[in-house]
Amino acid sequence: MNIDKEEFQRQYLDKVAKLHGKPLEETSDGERYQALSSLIRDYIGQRWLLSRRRQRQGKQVYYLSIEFLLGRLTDMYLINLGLRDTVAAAFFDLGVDLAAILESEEDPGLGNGGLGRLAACYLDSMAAESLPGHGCGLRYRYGFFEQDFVNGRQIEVPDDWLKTGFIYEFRRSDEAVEIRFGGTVTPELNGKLRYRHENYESVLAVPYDVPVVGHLNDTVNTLRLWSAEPHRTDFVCSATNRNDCLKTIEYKNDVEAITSVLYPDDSTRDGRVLRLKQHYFLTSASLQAILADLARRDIPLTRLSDHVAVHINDTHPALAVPELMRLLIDEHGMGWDEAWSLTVATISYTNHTIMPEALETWPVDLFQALLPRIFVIVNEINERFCRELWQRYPGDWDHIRAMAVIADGTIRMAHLAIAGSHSVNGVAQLHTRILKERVMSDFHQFYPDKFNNKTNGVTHRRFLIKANPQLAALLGETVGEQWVQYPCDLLGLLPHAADPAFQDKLAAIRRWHKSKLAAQILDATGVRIDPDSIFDTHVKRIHGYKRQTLNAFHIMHLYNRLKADPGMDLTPRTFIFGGKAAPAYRLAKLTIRFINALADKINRDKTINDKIKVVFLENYNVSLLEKLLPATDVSEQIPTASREACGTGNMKFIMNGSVIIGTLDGGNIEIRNAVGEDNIITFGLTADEVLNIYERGGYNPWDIYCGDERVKTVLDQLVNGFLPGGPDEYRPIFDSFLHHGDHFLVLKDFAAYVDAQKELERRYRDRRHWLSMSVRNIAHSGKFSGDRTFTEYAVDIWRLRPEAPVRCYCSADED
Ligand code: CRA
Repeated sequence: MNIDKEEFQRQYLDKVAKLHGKPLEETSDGERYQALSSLIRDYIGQRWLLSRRRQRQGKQVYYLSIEFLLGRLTDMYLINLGLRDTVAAAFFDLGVDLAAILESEEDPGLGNGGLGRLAACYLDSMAAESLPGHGCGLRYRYGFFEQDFVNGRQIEVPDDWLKTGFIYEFRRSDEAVEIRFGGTVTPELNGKLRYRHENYESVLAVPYDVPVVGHLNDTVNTLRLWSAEPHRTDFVCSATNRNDCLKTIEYKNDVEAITSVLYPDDSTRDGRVLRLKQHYFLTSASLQAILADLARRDIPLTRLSDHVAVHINDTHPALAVPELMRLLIDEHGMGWDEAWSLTVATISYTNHTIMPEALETWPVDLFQALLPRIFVIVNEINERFCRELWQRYPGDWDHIRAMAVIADGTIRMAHLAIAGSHSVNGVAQLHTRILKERVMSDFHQFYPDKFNNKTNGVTHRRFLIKANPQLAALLGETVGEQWVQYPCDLLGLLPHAADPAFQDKLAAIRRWHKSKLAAQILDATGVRIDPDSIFDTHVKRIHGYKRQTLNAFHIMHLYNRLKADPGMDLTPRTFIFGGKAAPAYRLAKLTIRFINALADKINRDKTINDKIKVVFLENYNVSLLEKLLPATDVSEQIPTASREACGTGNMKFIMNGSVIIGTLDGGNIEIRNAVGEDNIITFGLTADEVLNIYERGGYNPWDIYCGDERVKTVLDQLVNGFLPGGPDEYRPIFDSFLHHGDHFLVLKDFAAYVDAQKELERRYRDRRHWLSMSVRNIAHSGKFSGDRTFTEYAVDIWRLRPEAPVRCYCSADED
C-alpha cells in the first residue's frame, strides 16, 4: 500500500480523535491499539471489495477446519500491506511505542496445536500466492482455554478473547443459515423419493468474516467463522408461562454451547453430542454458504466441481460428504449418482495423524438421533461402497468389514472421508508411506490414485519476518530482498555459512533476542536465566508421544551428574518448556506438574552454579512462540518415531537458525535430507523399528530399568521424595513406564538421547562450527514454506492454477 509516513500520522491522529476524543498523549496503549486496528480495518475494507469482484469468476477453494490458530493479526496485516516500516517510523516520531501497542492485542486461540496453526499458515500462503482460497471455521466464544499454573499444576481458565471485541471481524447477519438437529425423518414417495424432516431443533449459524490479506498483492481472502445463535422466533419468554420461559433459556444455552469452546470434554455422552453438533454445524453452514455463492455467481450446480474445491482438514469436517449429498439431493433435486460424482470431485481430504485414538468414530445411536437425515445418507453410502467392495473381493467379509464406513455399531469418519473424496493426502513423506502401507493399506490398494503426499509448510512471513525482523533484514542484505517471494533464494546463504563476519552478525541478533527473552522470563516467572547459556526449547502440546518426559529425564540425569561432580565441565544450559495439556488427559497434566517440580528443585539449588536452569512458561500460544523462535539455540523435536505425522515447529525453528535435536520422524526426516545430516542431531529408533515393536506387542521396560543405572536412578527419583510434592504425587508417571509398558518407548530411546545431547554440546562448544550449522539450517528452510505446499495443493489436488506463475521451489517432493 502506498502511503507515506506523514500521511499515515495524519490519518492516525484523526482516528485517535474520532474514536477517543482526546489527544494522543492521554491515551492508553489499549486505546492506541484500537485506533491503529480501526485504521487498518478501513484500509483493508476497500481492497477486500475489489478482490472479491476480481475473484468472482475463478474456481474458489474452501478450507474447512475445526481449528484456526490465528495468532495476533495487526502486525501481520501491516507486513502484508507493506506498511510495517512506515508505521514503525511514524510511531517513532510520535514518541509512541509500537511494540507495546501490539502487545495489547488479544491472541485469538481458536486452535489447539499443529493442525490449527497449519490451517492459519495456509490461509496466509493462499493469499500470498493470489489463490482464491478461503477458510471456514467456528467462532468459539472462549477459544481453547488459557493455562494458569497453581502450585505447578495446570488450571484451565476460559479464554475470554472477545471481551473487548474483535475489530477484524465483520458480522454478516444477512447471510445467516439454518441448521437442523434431531427430529424425525420420514420417506415420502411423491414421484421421487423424498424425506420429510420434522420436530427438529433449529439453530441459526451467523457468519463473521475475517479478512486474510495477501503479501504485497491485491488479494484479500476470507476466513468465515460461524457462530451459533438461537432463532428469534423460538425465543419466547413470558412472565406468565414459566415453563416456556425455562425451555427458552435451556434452548438458548444449548445453542450457544455449540460455539462456546473448542474440543468440549468428550468423556460424557453429552460432551460427545456437542462435538458432533459442532462438526455438523461447521460443515452444513459452510456448504450452504458455498452453494448460495455459486448461485449468486450464476453457475449451475452441475458445474460445482469446476468452480469449487472443498478441502477437509482431518475428519472433523468429514460430514461434508453426506451433507453435500443432502443439499444436492434434498434441496436441489439431483439424483444420487450425479450428486455422488460431484461430491467426490469437489471434496479432498488431509489426514493428519495415525494415532488410533484420533481416528474418529461415532456410535450409530448417537449419530442417528442427532442427525437423522445425514444418517440415512451415510447408510446408503456405506451400502453402495460395500457392494463395490464385494465386486472386488467377493465373499471376503473380513476385508469388507475392515473397510466399511459403518461396522460394529460405529461410523468411521476416516473411511467416509476417503470414500467421499477424490484426494487423500498425508502431511510428510513418512506419514504418507505409513498410511499407504499400514494404516490405510486396504484403501490404498482399492484407490491407489487417491493417495498422495503434501509435506507441511509454514509461513515464513509470520515466523521469520514478523518474529525476527532483524534476521529477515540480514537475509535481505545477503541474498537479496526477493527471498521473501522466493524463499528458496535463501540457498544463497550457503557461501556465507563459514564466513565469520556473517556468523557474527547472526550471533549478535540471536544474543539480542536471548537477552530480551531472559528479561521477559524473569518478569513472568522470577527465574533469572543466563543469556549466554544454551537456550534449549521444547514447546508443543503436552502428549505422551511428544515425550516431554524424555527431555525431563535427561535433565534429571544431567543434574545427578552435576551433583556427583560439581566441577563437571558443562556448558550452561537453559531448558525451556511450554505447552498445554488437554484438560481430560491426566498423565499429560501430571507431566506439567512434574516438570514444574523439577524446575523448582533445580533452580533453587545453589550448589550447581546455575549450570542448568529449567523454566516452564505458562499459556503457550502463537505470540509466545514468536518470542522463543529467534532466541532458541536448540529445538527439541523428539517424538516416538512414526507418531508425529509431520510436525511444523521443527520448520519454524530452523528458519530462525536453531539446530534440531530430533528423532527420525515426520518432517524431521525431510529436514535432515534438506540440511544434510551434519546440520541436525538425530538419534533413536526409526519408525519401522517402532512399528515392529508395536506389532510384537511392546517390549519389557524392566530390562532397561534394571540394566541402565542412569534410568533406574531417574525413575526412582520420581517416587522417593526427591521432587517437591511428595513421593506419591508422580507415581502414575512411574507406573506408566514400568507397569504400563512405556508405550512411547522413552526408556528405550534414553541412552541414545543422552549420547545425542553430549554430541550436541560438543558441537556447540565449537562456536564457528555451530554457527555454520545454524546458517545452513536457515539456508535450506525455504523448502518448508507453506507457499511451496500450497502451490502443490493448488496444482495437484484442486486443479487450480495460481494467477501468478507457479514458482520454482528447491526440489520437488517425491511421493
Ligand atoms: N497434532 C500432527 O500430529 C502435524 C499437524 C499438522 C497433527 C502433526 O505432526 O504437523 O497435525 N495431527 O499436519 C492432528 O492434529 C488430528 O491430527 C497435530 O497437530
